[in-house]
Amino acid sequence: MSEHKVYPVPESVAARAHVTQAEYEAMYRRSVDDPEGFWAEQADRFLDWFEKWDTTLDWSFEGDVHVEWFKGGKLNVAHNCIDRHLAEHAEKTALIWEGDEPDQDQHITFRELHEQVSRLGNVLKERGVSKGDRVCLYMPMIPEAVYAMLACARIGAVHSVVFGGFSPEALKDRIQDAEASVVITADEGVRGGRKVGLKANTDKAVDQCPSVHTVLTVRRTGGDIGWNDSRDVWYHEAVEAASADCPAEPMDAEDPLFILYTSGSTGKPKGVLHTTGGYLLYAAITTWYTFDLQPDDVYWCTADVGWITGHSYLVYGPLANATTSVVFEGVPSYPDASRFWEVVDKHQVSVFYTAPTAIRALMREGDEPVTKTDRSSLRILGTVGEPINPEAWEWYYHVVGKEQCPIVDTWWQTETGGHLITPLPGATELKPGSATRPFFGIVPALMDTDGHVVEGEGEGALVITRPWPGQMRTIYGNHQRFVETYFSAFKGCYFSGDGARRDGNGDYWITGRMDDVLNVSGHRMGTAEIESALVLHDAVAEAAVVGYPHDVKGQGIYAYVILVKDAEPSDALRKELVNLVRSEIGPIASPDAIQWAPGLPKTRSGKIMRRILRKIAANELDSLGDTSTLADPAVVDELINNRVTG
Ligand code: 6R9
Repeated sequence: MSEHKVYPVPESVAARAHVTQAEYEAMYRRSVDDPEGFWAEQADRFLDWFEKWDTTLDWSFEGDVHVEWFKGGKLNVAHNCIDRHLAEHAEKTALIWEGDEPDQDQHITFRELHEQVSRLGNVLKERGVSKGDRVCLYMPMIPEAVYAMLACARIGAVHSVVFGGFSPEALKDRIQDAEASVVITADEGVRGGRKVGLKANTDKAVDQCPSVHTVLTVRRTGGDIGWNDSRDVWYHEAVEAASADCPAEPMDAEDPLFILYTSGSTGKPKGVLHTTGGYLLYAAITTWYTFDLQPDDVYWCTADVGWITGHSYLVYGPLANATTSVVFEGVPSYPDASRFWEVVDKHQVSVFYTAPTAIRALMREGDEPVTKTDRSSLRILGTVGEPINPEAWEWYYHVVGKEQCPIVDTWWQTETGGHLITPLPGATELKPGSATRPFFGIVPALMDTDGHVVEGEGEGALVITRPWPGQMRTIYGNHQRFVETYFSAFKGCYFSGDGARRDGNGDYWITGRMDDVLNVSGHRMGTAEIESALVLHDAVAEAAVVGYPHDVKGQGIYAYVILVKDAEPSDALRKELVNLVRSEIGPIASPDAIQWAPGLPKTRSGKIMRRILRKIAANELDSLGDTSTLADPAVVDELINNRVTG
């Protein structure tokens, strides 16, 4: 079975890598035996500080839960990602933008990046944005998205990037929660030849957001858009008129850098808050070691800036290391299934980082779209976002990487800021499907259902027992929810929400979410959010949403819908429900299957037994488990008989 396959570290990779296996072991031991000494050293090595910190670490994972790194230290993220590189690398390419159409691209040097970010910083200041104010970004994958993140960091504003695929309703919720005063967007985004009306969506959202006084719009397509003189400003006009002299604001290491909304198992998305010093250090050091960065790398992370991977591994991590980072506007299938590999050849990409769902989708198109390209520039391959099945791993390794490139399967989360469990190219034997070993300073543990630590080989809830610099500090505006969500399940530990197995060699295998969070094409979604959208429809009395295995998406969305008494099920109603979810959340949350249900399996105390709903959706009918505690066991047979295929 491929699970047992092991790929040793090739001699050639180990010989020039930043760390070998022995070095990893020694450095890991040091990082957990003397975390403060270790991280203080790394903070000096990876970052440029205006003023040294007073206290390296102050923390508690119990009671008054708090985590502070490098308190009192002063630095600026934009200075670290741009200014300090100018002396040696002003003319080096910082960003390569690859447009949706293969004939569109642009190289932006660190000098140009500095000018663009400084001008935009001044525009924001002129519009009244100051330190600590929130700015919302709702943008396509264009260089201005990176400028905007760094411009906020430069002046000490807190950015909140909202993925361009979210609906106006979802955008509105996020702007309101953060009380953003400015939104930066584009007239339209372009993906796979199709246009997305970002400004039109912004207008709909902002009409319900009294906190917003300015909408800055980048002209991307020149398409028709609405205009409101009292709040709309063209990005290019404002930037041209602004000064290019914008000093980087000295920030405390613990000042907020950004908010990023992510889904949990209950309620509305949470504003995950990351701060300045610890986050940047962790993004920088993980990018360096996980991808074994070399000075002439062309590094391409295909994630959108709307997700944490786009923050840490497209913008902050690579730029902090003065690495050339590719920004891709399009999709893997446009104009055809060779696009990724054509772009790799065109820009001579050496490090390539993508999601299992993209690999699986491309694998279905066969080998030819890959093998007709050269790809000899590739050195390291990475994956992120969901467990990678061994078949997809092997295809990525043999066909895409021609058995020349180690694959780093990086496990981490929006909350963790950067990689927690991942192979390092020169140090780790690879096992298809395993995220392998903890990164420096990370102390994972597995817990059984009684809250006891599982020692050695075994399976359990994956927790982290010690603080690390990149971890989130709070949920914006709701510290209590932060404590309850992450620190209440297992006393004194950060609970990730994932389960994992540790094998006899100490390698970790992530088994997936243990809570009601779905992972659809690497996009994280709460079942509760989708259920809330469905019950907004007058015809719907109750809804229960679960995930089920899906060949390409990893998980598909299966919705059980109970109609009100007089409503009739129909295809038209099914369509209305899908549209409702699209408009409340976005197309990524559209249910793949909707089953009309007479009722739901509930315990006598009224709790929905989701375990049973998951089994039915997955068509695993032999393993339904105990149904004797149900209030009405007959409902299960009805659900099985009317199961739909997604
Ligand atoms: C970075 C990111 C986090 C959830 C996480 C887990 C899943 C991410 C994974 C993985 C197995 C990997 N996940 N990477 N599962 N192997 N290499 O994806 O953040 O969007 O917050 O999702 O994604 O379930 O808990 P986020």
